[in-house]
Amino acid sequence: MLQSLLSDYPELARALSALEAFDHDALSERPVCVAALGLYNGGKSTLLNALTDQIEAEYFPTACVRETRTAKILHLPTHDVMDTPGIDAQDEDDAHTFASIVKADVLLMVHNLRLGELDAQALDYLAKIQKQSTEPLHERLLCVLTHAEGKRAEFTSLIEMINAQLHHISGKAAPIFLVSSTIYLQGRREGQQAFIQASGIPVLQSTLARRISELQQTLTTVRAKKRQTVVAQVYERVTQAMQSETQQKHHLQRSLAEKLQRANENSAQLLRSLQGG
Ligand SMILES: Nc1nc2c(ncn2[C@@H]2O[C@H](COP(=O)(O)OP(=O)(O)OP(=O)(O)O)[C@@H](O)[C@H]2O)c(=O)[nH]1
Ligand SMILES: [Mg+2]
Repeated sequence: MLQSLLSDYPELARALSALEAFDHDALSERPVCVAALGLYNGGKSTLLNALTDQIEAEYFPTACVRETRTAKILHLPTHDVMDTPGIDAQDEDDAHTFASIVKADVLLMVHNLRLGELDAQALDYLAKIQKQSTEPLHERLLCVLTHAEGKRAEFTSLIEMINAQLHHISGKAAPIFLVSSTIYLQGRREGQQAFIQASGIPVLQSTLARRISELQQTLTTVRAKKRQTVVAQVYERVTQAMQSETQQKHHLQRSLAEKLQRANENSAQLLRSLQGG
């Protein structure tokens, strides 16, 4: 029944398959992605373990030598977290990692503050991402300075310099967070609240949670609006098909009534001629 209706109304069939395709795409739509990038050994993997509370076992392996060699993703219910190889350890042609970083919704630029300002290689990499992005980099970039054990005041002038570097690349400074991932993990393992708070990780965790929920809301609203448009098209096509069916029915009824009337007239005439004759 539906099949024959769809073959009679190709526009309705087209609108229905557009709705089907939309729902399929929405289901397979990639989740919000948070990616860590930066020089090798800067503390990217340790930071992601801390942020995602990998306390006993490291989901993202760490080492004091070059460790992460390919991108690795942790799928969480609300978002994905992606670890990447150090910028200076990536092959020149590691286009796949670069493309994934460019597509990520939140970028964590991870830098060991013991090394001073961001170096030229990291700045070039950020500039390359900015060039490929439609929106300004500062909208999705968070700069995370690791190895921040000690008093914040010690790092004030370094933070100002890094702030100026980021401002130069994106036209506006990105938020800067000071953290010690190792102190956080130690605090979690030993149940030491003071270490956890001093690590700076909880502040970054709540900033990220806020960003992720905002991004999800935006995605949901945009998807819901698009779906409304597609559903409205199906509705319009169904209304047109129903109108056309009704018109055809009336047309058939009219011609049937005319035929019946003609048949009645013919038989009345025949009767009259038989009686007269
Ligand atoms: N003191 C201190 N050490 C840290 C911190 N974060 C990471 N480390 C140490 O720094 C070293 C490198 O950390 P990783 O997390 O493996 O660094 P990475 O950026 O993932 O390195 P690659 O995967 O090789 O690019 C490890 O020995 C970590 O224990 C921190 O906040 N403070
Ligand atoms: Mg790593």
